[in-house]
Amino acid sequence: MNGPAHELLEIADDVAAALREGAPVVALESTIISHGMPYPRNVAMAREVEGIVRDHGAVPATIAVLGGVPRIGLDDDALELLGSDPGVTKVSIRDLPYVVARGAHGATTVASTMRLAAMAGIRVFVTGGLGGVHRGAGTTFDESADLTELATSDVTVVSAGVKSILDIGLTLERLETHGVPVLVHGADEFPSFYSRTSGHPAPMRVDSADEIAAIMRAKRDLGLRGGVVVANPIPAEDEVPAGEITGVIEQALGEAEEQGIRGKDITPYLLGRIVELTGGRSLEANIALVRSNARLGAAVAVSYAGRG
Ligand code: PSU
Ligand code: MN
Repeated sequence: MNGPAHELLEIADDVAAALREGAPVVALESTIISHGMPYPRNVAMAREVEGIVRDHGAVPATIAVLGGVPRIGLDDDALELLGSDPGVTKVSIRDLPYVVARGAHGATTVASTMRLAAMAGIRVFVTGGLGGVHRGAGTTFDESADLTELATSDVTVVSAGVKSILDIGLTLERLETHGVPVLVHGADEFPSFYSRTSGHPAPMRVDSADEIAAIMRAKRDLGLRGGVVVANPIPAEDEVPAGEITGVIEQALGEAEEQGIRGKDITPYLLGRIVELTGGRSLEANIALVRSNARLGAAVAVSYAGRG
């Protein structure tokens, strides 16, 4: 799982060269492009984030399945396709064999991006928000495969925490059960994506990229399997106040229920609805936090590679 580059993967030349030299590489997911943000902002965001990673000294590797081939590092045309082609399906772990066997296009979630990154030997991954335990999971059993993957793949995932479309408390409990370190960068409270607060204390606080890289090394040296969650609170100036977003999330959840949206469609439905209901305000916050995560993730990759 965490072994060297796998023969099924197609790794872009710049990414392959960086991995060979032990230079810093940052993985990026593609569900956030295809199913997390509207076109054309999604494509602009994807390109901009790659640029931020580069400007901070690491090589970006956006991950997706194209024509059945898991690709590590994409060109501009591939990003455009992922952002605009409605035929691109959302691919979590269980969907990987299906899209590969069919030669189809797939946008990878946190879970499947982590797995493919680990297969390629990439240790740091930047995204917006993690999946987790859905509200009402006590009866629906709806928990994202992001959680089981965090228990499995040795990849550090930098996000802005967990949106309150999910049950944040139960998500933190599950991460604890799975032995996943949850580090909050520069704050004492776990963030809730649009907001720096969630009402849940930070399981562990860190204040620098070097500290995060040191924890990654200690975990490796201890022989512990699985990922690390780094929750990077949205910059204060980009926050959408919790009071403003709570009602919107409640409304979107109610509509999803009414319309009988289920399974893998729930998260994309809620993300799209929240953008509509906030008149695009949530999208600006989303893009701002991804930028901030890209800066931190690149710094972590640089420090972990010993080039800090
Ligand atoms: N949460 C967000 N933005 C996202 C996602 C989650 O705030 O884009 C996406 C990620 O790709 C995540 C996936 O891995 O949704 C989780 O989907 P599911 O709950 O079906 O596992
Ligand atoms: Mn689910």
